[in-house]
Amino acid sequence: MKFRTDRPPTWQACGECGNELPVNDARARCPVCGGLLELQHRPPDLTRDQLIERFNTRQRRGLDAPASGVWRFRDVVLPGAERVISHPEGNTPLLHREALDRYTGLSRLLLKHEGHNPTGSFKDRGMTVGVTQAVRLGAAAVACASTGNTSASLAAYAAQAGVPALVLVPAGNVALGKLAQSLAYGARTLLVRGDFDACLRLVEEASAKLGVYLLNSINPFRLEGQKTIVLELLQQLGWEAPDWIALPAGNLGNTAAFGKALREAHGLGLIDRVPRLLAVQAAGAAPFAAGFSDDFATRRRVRAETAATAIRIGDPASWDRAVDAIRFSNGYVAAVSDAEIFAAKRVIDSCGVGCEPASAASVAGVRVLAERGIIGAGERVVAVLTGHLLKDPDAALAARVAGGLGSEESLTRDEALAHLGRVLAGS
Ligand code: AN7
Repeated sequence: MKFRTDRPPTWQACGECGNELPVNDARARCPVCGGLLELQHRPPDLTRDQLIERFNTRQRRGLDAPASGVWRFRDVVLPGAERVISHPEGNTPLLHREALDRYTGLSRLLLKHEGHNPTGSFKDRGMTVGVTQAVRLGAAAVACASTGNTSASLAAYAAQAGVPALVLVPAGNVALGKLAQSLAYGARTLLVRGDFDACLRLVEEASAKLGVYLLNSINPFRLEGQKTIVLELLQQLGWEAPDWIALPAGNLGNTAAFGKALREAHGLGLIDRVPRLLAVQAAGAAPFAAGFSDDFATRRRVRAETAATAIRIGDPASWDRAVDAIRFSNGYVAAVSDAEIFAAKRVIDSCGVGCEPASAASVAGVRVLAERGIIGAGERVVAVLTGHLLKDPDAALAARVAGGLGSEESLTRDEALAHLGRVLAGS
């Protein structure tokens, strides 16, 4: 591969106008046109096989950062980073459950469970890179708006780095586990009257004014870390690309990161064919699915409403780069109802895997596309579960009760014994 050797290892480029900035420019957007920035790296000076061997060696060896499912891919994530803030994170399992094959009608659906990350969601993969960059820049403080998982992750990594964290979340629409994490890890947590989209506008304005480093997924370093969900699952599959990768979509940072990962993995020869991305939104928060239906003729915004609060987002920030991801991968965007999300969640939970509501959208979307014949029964699909069941304990209990599978009723000792007797007698 040809590259210009006078390049630094990494630089930033505007996705809109192509303007380039050095890696250590802390501004959240392109100063020329306001577009979102992305990172570009000098390609590693290694053959495909040497690169794969390097990833494998780092995985086998070492403590801390080398063992991280993010930093073992550092050559394509942030090659210049020296001191990294790593928990470590990643190394999440690929699971298979027959109940979910039956539910989706596929022969072997694999689940990439990102709920196994240190704070219980995929956000840790982006945050280890984002906070590492914040420390490299000497940031006085870091900030984000969040539907909950980003704030939990930011709070944890900022605490590890010893940098103050400020988070803005929509009051009344953050799941309990996430709020508890933000507070426990010590972030200054503001409950804002307004939705996520309002919080994001506010934090972007405030961070520019106050000089606080912004760590929402418009931050390009976050996306470099999130690419490793795809790289790690490809590594687990021996670099044999699946036919589809399904993921829940809200602000579209992850969809954009997956597209970039696939483009780069293909460019470096790590895979010889590109899996199709399936981005799944909640029907009440589905501007991107609506855009897909007219080939993204216009950028859409909606007032979002869904019980899957993680993806209750109406004006997704990474729209343009997510459009690129869907087009590049010949992908698909679907919308599923809250009823479909919770039905999928009940099956995921009851086979002992478990996830938060938004995560179940990926499986719900796979089921819908398989039913419509868009995904063939024999195709190989990996569905990403983005967050842990315990993130949203209220939703987990509500889903059981709604499914007639249990209740929160309390029993006396005698009632409990009688109940056990009936259960053992098989009635
Ligand atoms: C479990 O934490 O936006 O499409 O502020 O928590 O990249 O936004 C969370 C998003 C999917 C959607 N699944 O990813 C936040 C936030 C879970 C999530 C998404 C989120 P994006």
